[in-house]
Amino acid sequence: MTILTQSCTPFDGQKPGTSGLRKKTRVFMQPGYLECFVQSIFNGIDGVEGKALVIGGDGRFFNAEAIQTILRMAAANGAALAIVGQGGLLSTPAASHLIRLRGADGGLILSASHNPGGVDEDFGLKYNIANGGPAPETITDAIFAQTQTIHSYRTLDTGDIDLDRIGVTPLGDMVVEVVDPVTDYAALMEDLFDFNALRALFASGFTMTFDAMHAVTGPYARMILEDSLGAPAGTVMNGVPLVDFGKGHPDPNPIWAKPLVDLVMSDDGPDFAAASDGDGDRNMILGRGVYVTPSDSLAVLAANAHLAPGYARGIAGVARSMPTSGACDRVAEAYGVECFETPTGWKFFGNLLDAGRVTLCGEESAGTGSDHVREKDGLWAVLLWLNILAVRKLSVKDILQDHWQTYGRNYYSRHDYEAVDSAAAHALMAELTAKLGDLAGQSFGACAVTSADSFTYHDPVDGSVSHNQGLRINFDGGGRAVLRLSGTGTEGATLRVYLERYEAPGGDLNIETQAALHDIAVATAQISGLTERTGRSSPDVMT
Ligand code: VG1
Ligand code: CO
Repeated sequence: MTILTQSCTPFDGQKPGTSGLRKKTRVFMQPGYLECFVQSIFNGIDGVEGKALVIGGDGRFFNAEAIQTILRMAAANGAALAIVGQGGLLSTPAASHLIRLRGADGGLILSASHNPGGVDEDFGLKYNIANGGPAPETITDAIFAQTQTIHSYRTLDTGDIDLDRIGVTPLGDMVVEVVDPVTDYAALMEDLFDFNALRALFASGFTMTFDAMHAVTGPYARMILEDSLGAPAGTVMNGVPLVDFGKGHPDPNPIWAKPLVDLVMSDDGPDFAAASDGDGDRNMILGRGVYVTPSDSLAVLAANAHLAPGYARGIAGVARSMPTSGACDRVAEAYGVECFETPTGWKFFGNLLDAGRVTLCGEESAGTGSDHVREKDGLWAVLLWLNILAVRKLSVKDILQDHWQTYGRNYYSRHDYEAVDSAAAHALMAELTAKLGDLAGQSFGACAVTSADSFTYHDPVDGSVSHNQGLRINFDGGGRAVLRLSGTGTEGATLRVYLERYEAPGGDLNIETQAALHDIAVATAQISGLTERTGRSSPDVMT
């Protein structure tokens, strides 16, 4: 087996976005494309010589082939150990856990998350650091710099190795250890939650449906919910991971998981329902007749986490991404703990978690997690909800009503305008940025602007500063609109418009969400000129 040094020329646009590099699968499949990016990762982290890496992905099309390429390159670059999930599968939170558990130096996670999979769909790759979390901007910037000057990569002159068989295989001077992707993760969940109480819950006739959306959480959910907790077979739907996710969008929101939502809204639906995304880090929570917005879910979890054994000591603090609603802020205030507002993307939570400043984190995009790993974690959120339901013995609907009556309700919705002409989307943002300073004091329909700015984050732990993290417009009475461009799309631009309005505990807590936000939506459209700019009269997706 010989080490080969292959020459290559840099590819344009290998800039990691909100969560790694995401491109059309065919782009990744071009000769040398994946290799250049992987070598740039290795170069950007000062090499992998003697290091241990965790490698796995969400099982989408090209996952298996890409892992073989990465393994050969890791071996040729002198890595000592590669820990790989059987069949090349690892959910993002399970990969994060394995990095921490095994004391690995980092990991490569192959996923385009909630984006569809297939030869004509999307693929992605990201690097996680030794704390188990996504590489921070300093590292992704270094990786990007490497992609622009790369001229060669190293690989091994050897064939594929069998990733279906658990065990240890040498690859050049590196050891490849194939592990069961679920076992360690399931053990961590059992540490955090009262599995006996959950078994009793299911034994009492409590019903649940979990939609794995043909993506990576299928095997995890089956083992934990059905095998370990005794939920009836069939509790997990779409539980077999498919390379094209059954041609769906593995995105757990009311649009893409509509069959599940319809089921839970029907009279004979289950007591509880949930779904996760392609790589298993997102969650959608539903109860009979009710959809819990991710922002509300974070707030409810923060208020009730102490009911689960892993959080019985209480929470140190909470963090949410800036566009996430302020619902959790009110819980933090009531509990007298710190609350942080970070830019979009899990990488910004890492420092706060490492420093012990926060226990729970969340994003409006169906991401919730805690200090148990350094990624958001879909099944973890589901199990924490189950633990809370088991202790409180209330329905999801009643828990939500009780929460709003205590803390008030942050009506919230995100409107996405997808595959918008990129130039038009950037022009909209530039124009709005230019007029932010003049907005305060002006009224648009029923809404008066009190302040507006472009969000800059000052990391309280390492002092780093991140600019241009979204445009905020605050309205009289506590309403808010946020506009930003997605950093995970692969086609044109996706404009995200986040709308929020607060209603105090004594107020009207049961208005239909879009109706509650109507005035703010109209004002935001007027301020930003989004209808003219995007040529769209309504959003593609509303969550
Ligand atoms: C989106 C979400 C963001 C999330 C990111 C990665 O990013 O808005 O909250 O962290 O996806 O999630 P963007 O830049 O498209 O808005 V995942 O599950 O795709 O890893
Ligand atoms: Co994801």
